[in-house]
Amino acid sequence: MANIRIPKGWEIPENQVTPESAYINRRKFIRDLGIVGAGTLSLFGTPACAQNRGVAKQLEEYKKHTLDAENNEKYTVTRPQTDEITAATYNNYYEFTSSKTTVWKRVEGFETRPWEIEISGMVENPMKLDVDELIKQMPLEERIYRFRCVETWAMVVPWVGFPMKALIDKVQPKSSAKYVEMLTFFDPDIAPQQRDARMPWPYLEGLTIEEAMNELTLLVVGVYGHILPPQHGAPVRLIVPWKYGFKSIKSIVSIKFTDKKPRNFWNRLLPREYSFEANVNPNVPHPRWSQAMEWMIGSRDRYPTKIYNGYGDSVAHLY
Ligand SMILES: Nc1nc2c(c(=O)[nH]1)N[C@H]1C(S)=C(S)[C@@H](COP(=O)(O)O)O[C@H]1N2
Ligand SMILES: [Mo]
Repeated sequence: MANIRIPKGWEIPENQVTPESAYINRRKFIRDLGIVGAGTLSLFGTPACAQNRGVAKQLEEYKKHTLDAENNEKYTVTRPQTDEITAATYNNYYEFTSSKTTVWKRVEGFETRPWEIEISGMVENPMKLDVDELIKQMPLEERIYRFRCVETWAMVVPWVGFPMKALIDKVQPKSSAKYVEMLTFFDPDIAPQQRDARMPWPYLEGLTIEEAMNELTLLVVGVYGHILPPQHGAPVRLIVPWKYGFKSIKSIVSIKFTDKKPRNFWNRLLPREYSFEANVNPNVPHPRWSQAMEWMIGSRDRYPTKIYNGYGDSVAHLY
């Protein structure tokens, strides 16, 4: 029998590892938001095994919708892959809650199909189409990437998606376009923390055109061989594995080509702590903690952080 690992991610006290929500705690956001506090209480202390059973049951529905995508062997890692349930139980999705281990529960009423995406701005061929229409037109593949949150947790996940470059080739940016700006949906009836006007909703992220065209930049529509469950940012999200996780925006509704540098969500909220570039770098500490080490969710494994999260061969020339 294989080694059975007991996921340990959620056993680490949040105040040791959660920069983004540490800020929110400090400002008493959580206490102010009755909803979040109650949610945290009701699931706090739920044994990990019961939680795992809940997530496993939730994932059954998504596993029915497999994606036909071959693994691209060019993108492999030497670390063990993160267990699927662990990855689906420890999430950041601030629209729903600041409490990572309850995101999966909070997103249960979030319908992610049908889903329209608009591609606009400085392009020759703007378009507005359904996500499944887009998926049909794009070359899907599976890639196993390392993923590193700015809060020092990390994972290894098999994403299914297509290079953003394939979409860019289709819409043909004008030469005046310098940046790509992406937006998450806005619907406070579904995502309660969007009622908190102190946060600059909707969630926004951006890349330079060169970053967006890089071979590593993926628009992701699946994980572990099937469509994304909502906690991972269904139905389509960005993955830029050499940058801190907050760059990898979830549940995208708009992709706009522009000549203005976008002000991303976390940079607007805390400009001294979160930059636009946000490349993984062990030598640049966060103002409130070191970035020298990272820990793999669902395990006790710790590793030294790699510059560009280990993807320097593909991206170092950009900087
Ligand atoms: N719209 C949106 N996208 C988001 C976030 C978020 O709160 N809202 N959190 C970011 C952060 S901080 C991380 S670490 C990753 C987490 O992705 P995962 O939950 O699939 O592991 O999503 C990123 N994308
Ligand atoms: Mo993150």
